[in-house]
Parts: sequence; structure tokens; C-alpha cells
Amino acid sequence: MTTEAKYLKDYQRPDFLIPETELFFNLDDEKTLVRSKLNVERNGSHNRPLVLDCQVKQVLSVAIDGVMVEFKVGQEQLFVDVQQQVFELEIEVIVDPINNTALEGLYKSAGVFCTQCEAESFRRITPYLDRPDVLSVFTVTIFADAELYPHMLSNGNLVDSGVVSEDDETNQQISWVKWHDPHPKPSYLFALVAGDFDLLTDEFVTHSGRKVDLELFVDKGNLHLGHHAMASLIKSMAWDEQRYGLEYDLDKYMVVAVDFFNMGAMENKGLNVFNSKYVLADLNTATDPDYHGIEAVIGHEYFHNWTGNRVTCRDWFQLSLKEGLTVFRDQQFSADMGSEVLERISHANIIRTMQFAEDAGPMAHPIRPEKVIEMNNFYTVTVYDKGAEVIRMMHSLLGESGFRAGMDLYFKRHDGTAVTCDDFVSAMADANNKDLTQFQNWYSQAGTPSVVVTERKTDKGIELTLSQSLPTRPPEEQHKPLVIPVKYELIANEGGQSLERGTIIFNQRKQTFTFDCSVPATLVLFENFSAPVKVQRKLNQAQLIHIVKYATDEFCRWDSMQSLWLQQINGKSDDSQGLIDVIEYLINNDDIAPSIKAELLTLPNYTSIAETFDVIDPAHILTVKTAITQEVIASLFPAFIRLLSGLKNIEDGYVQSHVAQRRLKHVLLTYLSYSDHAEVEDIIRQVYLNSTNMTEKVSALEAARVYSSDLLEQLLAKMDAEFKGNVLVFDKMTSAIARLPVNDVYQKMQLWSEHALFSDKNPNRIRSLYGAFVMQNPEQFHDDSGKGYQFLTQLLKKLDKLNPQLASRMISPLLSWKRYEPTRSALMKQQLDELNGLDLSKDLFEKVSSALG
Ligand code: B3K
Ligand code: ZN
Repeated sequence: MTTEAKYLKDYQRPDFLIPETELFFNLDDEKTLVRSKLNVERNGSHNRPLVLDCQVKQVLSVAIDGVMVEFKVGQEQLFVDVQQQVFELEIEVIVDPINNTALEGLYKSAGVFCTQCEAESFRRITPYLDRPDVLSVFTVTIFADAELYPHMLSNGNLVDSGVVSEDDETNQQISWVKWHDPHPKPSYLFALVAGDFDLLTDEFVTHSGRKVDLELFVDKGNLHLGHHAMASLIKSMAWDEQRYGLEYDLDKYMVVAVDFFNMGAMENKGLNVFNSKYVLADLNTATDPDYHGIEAVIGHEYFHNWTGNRVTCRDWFQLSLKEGLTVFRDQQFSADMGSEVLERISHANIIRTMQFAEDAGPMAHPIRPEKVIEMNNFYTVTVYDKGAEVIRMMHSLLGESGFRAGMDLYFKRHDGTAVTCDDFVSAMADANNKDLTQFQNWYSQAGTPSVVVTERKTDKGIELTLSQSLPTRPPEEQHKPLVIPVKYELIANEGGQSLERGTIIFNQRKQTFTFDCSVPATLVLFENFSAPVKVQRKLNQAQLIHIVKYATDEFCRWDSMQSLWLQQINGKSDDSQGLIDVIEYLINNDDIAPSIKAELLTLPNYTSIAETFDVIDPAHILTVKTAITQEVIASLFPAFIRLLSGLKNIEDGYVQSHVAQRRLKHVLLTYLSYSDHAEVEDIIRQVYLNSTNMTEKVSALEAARVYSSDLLEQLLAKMDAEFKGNVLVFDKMTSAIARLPVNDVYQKMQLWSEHALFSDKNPNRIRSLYGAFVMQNPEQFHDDSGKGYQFLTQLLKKLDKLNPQLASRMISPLLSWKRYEPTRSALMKQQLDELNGLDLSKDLFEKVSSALG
């Protein structure tokens, strides 16, 4: 294993190209034979040797133009001595899918052969130039036992199939299929799946009239759970045509759902592989957020067909080229399918919790990183979500039609090639005749920009001064000012009417803007979360309440509600009555739509509160938050009950108006769970018992979790009995257990890990139980005895041997040890020191060493 870092500045063009790739697979649990036949060309005139990336179990042979040649296997590389300019290279290797618990490369789990190649795991299948700027036309032949693997899939179109032999004794029949993908692609987009599935089919006719077969492969017996995913796929295809003029380009689009998968899904050309969590749903077993997640992830992977597959990345430092852009596109899609403001609130929450934390921690990186040890560590909220915010800011600067012109030019220039983030920005700039040079600083500077706002009343109106800095970055980085679009509104102090709305471009270290107005007014800033920045602005309680009541932008109304809570929790206001009054106003105001009311009433979550402290003391935050919530519910109990009783019989179905009511019900139940009223227990229990959908059942579980662990366990016993054998429901149950804020949570987790459905090799099971504990149980994880931290270390030691990528995700909360109060900080560091002494995967090594560095 090499733990050497690679640098963006060292990029070199590939020494060789591979215009055509032919692969042959003889599938076998422990000894799959992979034969590759590559047409290789020297790239330019040089006599450098051929060095392939190689992480296979065993290389059997290498031949050039049909003649066996010597080869040398080095550390993760295969060296072949070759002089020719153009030649055919044949390599035979063995791989071991069944013992592949890392779930990278070719693996076999739950009876299914499956691949995951992004970012650098194609080299675990066959030696190759495993880098995204080597594009090749793939033909793939798969041989396997037809009875065990009736579906053998790869990218592109099925061009031939047949039977090899039938063994009379075993009756085993080996079949073969041949797939051809006409679109040149990098190796990370290769996929192979073989297994026994149920198949849901449909079709889509593209705007130019081509028929595309849509095929969704799910585990046997799960066909009825695939309809929402299929409908979402059809919506995505139509949306990309209508919004971006982008049409699908193969005759077949396949999606396979598997239960063993490291992440959400993978956009392999024509053959997406999905975590079953993002495919399977019905009202009985999936919640509204599950339905939303499926639509968003199906959309995301589909949109990659153009932003990622047709135009791909030159090197992995450019990952945000495809991920930031595709997240932006999936956000637009979700907003068009549902509600723009709800999308913005949820993405602002991701940025303000996970992304700000990453930006302030040891793994902080620009959206285009410059140094990487393990690429899998850079599939981050920064590259994805901050990356999407950067694209969104470009959209704000250029407007909808300017942005579309930029996208059109981007595809015109770069279709079928591997390019850089700079190429994308140039297309945007050129299509709009704009200079985006300064804007590009967003790509090269890590850290969350802090914007300090000061305001002064003048004779004419308001003078606004903004100053920007990157306080979490070392001064020697000498950051350059960023271009920050600030969407604003001016509302009258008397009556609240809107006086003016617009966007100012803030692009200097310090800049003053003036707003003329004849009446006293309040500025509403960063409408719709117009930039991923931390805003330092002193608004008093009355000003925040004024914005909650009158701002046009619903995002800012929500944001001001959050600020009102934060003021109380941070001790910046001791007047809780103001907060209570505005909550009462919201509860009783029938003009506010349920979807917005639910958001305005939502309590800030622990992580978003923690992010606002320079030094984090979890116990203090939790105590204060609980005390204030108890005060609110004690004052307004009857009002909450009144509103809740109007939400008794919400119609089932994933329809926006019903979703909104269920969300509101969920929020109300959350408040009630902090109350000590005896009737609350029965209210929660009745919600569980009377509900005919999973969303309300989960809301009841969540409330029970806060109210009493006994009640939670009673409800879980019912759920376990009702949904026997359903792993996705099981995950919801273990996640509730793991977040119980009680001392015996360890014993409870232990008990559930002995459940028949639990497996420590399945990432979904691990994430739902242990991931929930580590990331979402601040009471216990951050207990000042340090036992939560020790628990994580023990878990990581085991996990890192099985699945380094999963271990590496799970370590996140320890990385920010420097931000905690001294006792916890020292305890966390102790654990990092312990891990540092071990033989770690490079995934974990990179994080541990940077946290201690
Ligand atoms: N491109 C994949 C993620 C690959 C992760 C590699 N460790 C899913 C996505 O972003 O669509
Ligand atoms: Zn993606």
C-alpha cells in the first residue's frame, strides 16, 4: 500500500491511450478469471515504458500482439516492456469476489456479482490505465452459470448471447452474453452485474422519437417496490430534455438495486447500480423523505449521463466538475418536482452542518482539491454540496438563460472528452461574454467565508458595509476576495411591505452599498441562501421577528426563526418570551401553508447549533436547548395540541399537500416529546397505532425516543413483529435505538446487533446502527467519560480491515477534536493517537494523520 500523496500540479497527459477494450469474465466466487484485450497506442512520441495500475489478486499472463511477454508486478502497478507504437495487449488475471468485503472492484454479496469502479477500483478487476482521461470503447463478454445468474449485465447494448456447454453430471449450464457500449468511456464507468432478479420494465420515448427500454432489477419478491423509482426515472428523463435539451443516448437504461453498497448509487454508463435504499419504496415501508431521496438520487445518477459521462473529468482533482454540477442539477429537478424553498432549507442545513464542519477541520479542501492520498476520501460535502453552491452562484450571476447558454457551449465544446473545472467556467464566461476570473477563486480556496455585516442609517436610507475573510484558514494562504452574490430585499419597518429586491455583487475585502428609501426599513440579506457563507450580523429579536413575519423570501423567514432559537441557546438573548410569542403567532396563523409552517417551527438540530460555537461543549448545548424547548412547550401546550388534533386523518400517498401535513405533524410531535404532560405518551402511541404509513410511524418513534426509551422499545417491538424480515425497516429501527440519549444505549445496540437481520459486512446495517450513534447521538457519543470515543475506536479497528471506505466515513466526528472544550478534546485526541499507532488503510491513514498533523 502506498500512502504517498498525489498533487493536482503534477498532472501529466497519459503516456498511452486505449481506444478499444475487450473484456472476458468467467465468473466464479473465489477465482474469477478476467481476460482483457486492449488496443493500445503510444500517446505522442516517447519511449517511456507501459505502466498499468494493478491491484488484482494474481496476474497470470501478459501478451503483446499474441506473443507472451515478461512482466513485473510492483506496488499496485504492472510494468510491461513494449517498444511498439500501436499494439494489442492481452492480460489474464484472477480476482476473488467473494472475499472482497471492501465492496470495491468486483465483489459478490447476497448472491450477486457486482462492481464498483469509481474512483480507482477498475484496477482491482484488471490492470489498466485507470484514470478518467483514458476513454475507451468497451465490449464485455460474461460467462456464468445461467441458473444462478439468469441476468448478466454490462454497459451499453446486449449484442449476442449463447450457451457454452452443459455438464451432464452436474447439469450446470454455462451461458455467455456479450455487451457493447458504443460511447467511449473511462474505466470508472465500467459495470458488471450478475444475479437473479425480478425485472420491472417500462419505456421512454425521447424528444427525437427514439424508444428507450427502461429496466429496473430488484431482489426477488420486491417488484412492487420499484414503481416510484421507475416513475422518478421517467420524470428525470423528461426534465433533462425540457430544462437542458439533453436526450438519452442508448437504447437501454438499466438500474440494479443491491443491498450491499458503499454509497447511494453509481452512474455507470447505461447500467446504474443503486443501494436498494434509494430504489425500494411503498407507503407501508418507506417514509416521505425516503420517497424524496429516491427521486433525487435516481435523478442525480440519470443527469450524470451528460454531466459526468458524456463530458467527464480530466483527473480526479476535477471531481466537482461532474459532482457539483450534477448535485446542482438534481437540486433544480427536486425543486421543480416539489418545492424550491424546502430544497433550499435542506441544502442550507447540509452546508451549515456537515460542510462548515469539514471546512473548519483538518480535512478542509477547496471544491477542487490540490492534494489527495486516497481519492475516495474526497467524495465530500465540500466537493458535492459546496460545489453545487458554487454552480448556483454562477447561475445567479448569469441568470437562467445565460447559464443555459453556458451549458450548451460546454457540451458543444467538450462532448466526448475529459476536461477541467476551468473548461466549465470558460464555457460559462465565453457564452455570456463575462470575465469570471475572480469567480474562480471559489475553486481554489478552502474554508468557509465569513461575511461581517454592519449597517448605518443615513439621511437617504441605509448604508451597508460587508467585509469578507476566511477565518479558519492560515494567514499564509493569503486568500483572494471571492465574488459573493447577495440577494436582498428591503422591507418597511411599518407594515412590512416590500420596497425593493435585487442582487448585489460583493467582490472586495470590504465594500459599502447604499440603499435609498424614504421610510424606515429592514434589509433582508442572503435570500434563498444565495452564498455558502457564515453571516455575522447583529439583528435584535424584534428585527428577526419582523423578517419572520414579512420577508417575501421564505428561506429568510425560516433562517430568522433559526436565528431566534440560536440567540436563546447562545445566551445572546434572555428574553424567551419573544421566541414563545412568535411560535404562538405561527401556530395560530392559518394563512401560512402547512409546508412552510412546519419549517418555521422546526427546532435547530444539535449540529447546526454546535457549528455556531467557537468552542463546542455538547452537554451545555443540549441542556440549554432542552430547557428552552421545555419552556416553549410548557407555555404553548394547548396550542400545539389544537394544531395537532387537526392533523388526525391525513390521507396517505406521496402527494405534496399530504407530505406537508405529515411533516407538520412530525414537528409538533417533536415539541411534545419534550413535555412532561402525562397525556403525551398516549398521543405518541396513538399516532403509531393509527398510522397507515411509515412516515407517521417513524415520527412516533422519533418522539418516543426523546420522551422515553421504554415507549420507544414498546413501539419497536410492534414494528419488529409487523415488518419481519424487511431490512430497510430494520435500519430505521436500529437507527432509533442508536440515538437513544440513555446510558444503556450500548447494551441496547449490542442486542440489536445480534438480530438475525444484522450483518457487520453490510454498510447499510453499519451506518444505521453505529453511524447513527456516532453522528447523531451527541448525548452519549460525547459523554465526558470518553466511552463514546472509545467505542468508535474499537469499531474503526474492526471496520478498517473489512471496509476501509466505510471506516473512513465513520471517523468524521473525531477529526474535529480541536474544536471541543479541553476535557473532550483531550479524550478525542487520545483515540486518534491510538489509531495512529496501527496499520491503517490509506483511507483512514490520510484522515488520522491530517487530524493529528
Ligand atoms: N459517482 C458516485 C460516487 C462514487 C463514490 C466513489 N467512492 C455516485 C454519485 O455521485 O453519483
Ligand atoms: Zn454524483
